[in-house]
Amino acid sequence: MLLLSQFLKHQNTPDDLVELTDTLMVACKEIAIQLREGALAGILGTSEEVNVQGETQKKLDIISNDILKAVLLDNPLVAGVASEEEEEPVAGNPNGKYLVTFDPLDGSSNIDINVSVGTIFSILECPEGMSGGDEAAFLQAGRKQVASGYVLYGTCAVLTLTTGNGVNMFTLSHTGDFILTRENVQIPEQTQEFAINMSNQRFWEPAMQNYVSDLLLGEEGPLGKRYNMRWVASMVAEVHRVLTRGGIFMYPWDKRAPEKPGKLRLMYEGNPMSWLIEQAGGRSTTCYKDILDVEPDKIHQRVAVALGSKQEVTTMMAYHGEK
Ligand code: P6P
Repeated sequence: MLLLSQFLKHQNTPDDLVELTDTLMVACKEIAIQLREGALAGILGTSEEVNVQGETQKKLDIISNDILKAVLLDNPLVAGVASEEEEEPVAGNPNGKYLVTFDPLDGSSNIDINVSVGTIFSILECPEGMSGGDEAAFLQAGRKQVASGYVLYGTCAVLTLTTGNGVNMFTLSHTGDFILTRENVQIPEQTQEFAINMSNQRFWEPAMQNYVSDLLLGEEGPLGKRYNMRWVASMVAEVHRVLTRGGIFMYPWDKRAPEKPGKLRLMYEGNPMSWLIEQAGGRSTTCYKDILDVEPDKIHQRVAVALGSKQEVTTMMAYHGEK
């Protein structure tokens, strides 16, 4: 059995990145414990607060965010953190080497119905001479990440991580250790499973409407095979399924909010998930370009997402004009 830090050292991961990943997992273990308590600890349901996204915060959104901030900012490696639940970045050690962005509890609308949620994180280097409390320090394209991943709090807690040497999965044991359970994850290039919120169909652009209607035509349609559909409403659970057995997950632009490029956030959902997908041999796009090439100009900016099995994403891109 290989522990997380042992495995990362075997991969010649820099010692300070191994330390920071271990620190992140201290926070995620505490979040997992809080989630397991659920109703018993009186922490289900919503708070009276609304976050910068304009969303009513679940009590566990706030608890998870506070745990991550406290644990990360206590590590001198951390120059600053940016969270879905924080309007501005929070400065850490002025001499810290790393920046961490995170969605503390993605899919939190599922907490009260006991469906999987997760913590998504992305690690960047803090640019020379910039403060970790300054939004500008975080505005780096996804290809600049030095590590990215998530902890899915499902039937078991699983860390899925990349530091640029492939994607590996670690399961949280009852002894509190993340143990390697899947090495060098590779996404099947083809799939028969798609994930999209079909209730938004009338709001999509025609290219997405045409692609999805061909998926639904199955073997009688131009794609020539039967597809199955999933929608968990928890990106972490969807991405974990895609990494585990293939598929295409989409949250495209829609005309309900035409000024927004999409619903999901680039810096702590799109980028970390896209690096995992590409490292596992898949594709992750805005429907028009690779998400990892998007140059951010705001910490909470949103992005359209279509990611998963390489051949299926390429088919979808052809409907959007890719040659
Ligand atoms: P909808 C969760 O709130 C989230 O940000 C993602 O985890 C998930 O994929 C999506 O929103 C679900 O959105 O509109 O289907 O509720």
